Amino acid sequence: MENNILKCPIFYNSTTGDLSGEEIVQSKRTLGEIKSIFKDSDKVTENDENKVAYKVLAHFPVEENTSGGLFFGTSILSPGKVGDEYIMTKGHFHSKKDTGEYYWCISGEGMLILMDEDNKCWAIEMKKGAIHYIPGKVAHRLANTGNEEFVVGACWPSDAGHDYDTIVKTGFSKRLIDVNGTPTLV
Ligand code: PAN
Ligand code: ZN
Repeated sequence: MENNILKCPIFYNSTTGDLSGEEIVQSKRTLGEIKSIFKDSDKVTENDENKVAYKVLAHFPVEENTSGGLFFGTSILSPGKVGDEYIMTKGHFHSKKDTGEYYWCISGEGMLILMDEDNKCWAIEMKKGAIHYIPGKVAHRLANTGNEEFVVGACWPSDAGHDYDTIVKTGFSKRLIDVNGTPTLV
């Protein structure tokens, strides 16, 4: 440090959503890993198993579960379908129930699928520039309905945690499927 002026440690490309810098963590989920979330999981062929369904680039400036901190990430969903169901994220409630999250669409097109604790399920269209506030106690999942990558930014509290188990057990009460070329929640 010279004269108390620091170099910027992380860079965010607002066009591509790319995050770079030493502290960026990258994770990915293959279709094989998440196939059980799809209605027609048997349609994931051996060939498709290793295909990347989505990647997440994230910055975790504090330890998970620290109260008062924030996490920041970019999710990049591949285009495609399993049967007639669009490629989507696993989806989760936050473990700390009253924690919200911001999602914003950087590129591509898709849907934010939401479900409250009474299993009421709805979806919101996402296109470039759209920002969505997800309130606490609402499960959230992204689905790519376009032909390109669907790239979504997110910012959430560092003590939110991820409850995937509830979704594994009960699923979302609706699925987003392609009905004659139109994304439809059924
Ligand atoms: C996002 C999600 C990301 C991947 O950063 O974690 O889109 O989805 P799954 O975690 O459901 O696999 C977020 O909602 N964080 O809280
Ligand atoms: Zn979340």
